[in-house]
Amino acid sequence: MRTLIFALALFLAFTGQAFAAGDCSTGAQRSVHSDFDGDGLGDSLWRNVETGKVLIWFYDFEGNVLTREIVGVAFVGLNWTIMEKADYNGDCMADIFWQHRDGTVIVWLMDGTEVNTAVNLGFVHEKWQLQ
Ligand SMILES: [Ca+2]
Ligand SMILES: [Ca+2]
Repeated sequence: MRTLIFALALFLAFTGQAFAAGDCSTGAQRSVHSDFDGDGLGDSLWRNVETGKVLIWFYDFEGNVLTREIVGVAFVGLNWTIMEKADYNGDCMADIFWQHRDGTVIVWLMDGTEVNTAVNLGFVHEKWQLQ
């Protein structure tokens, strides 16, 4: 995993994107692991296991679902699995870590429901599992 983070840091450095941790300390219920729109509230990431569609639910401060929005790309092949969501580039918005059945890993750096950048992090042997 350290190699993957290093590869992502190199990619972001060469493309001029920020990698330093942002100030995500505002917001009543800050959740950098699942906050896709940076409003300080955790959001829910859903995946349709038949179509591959990815959907995010955004909430208000009372826990009500405000909107349900499809993530940028309409379909992602079912050979891809969402392994983790976390803020990899320090912009206070959660990103999506994917792994293909063949071991290829990518990170979608997200801007809300839009995929800002897809970073290919290479291949991880099947004996290594994200924890
Ligand atoms: Ca949110
Ligand atoms: Ca991010």
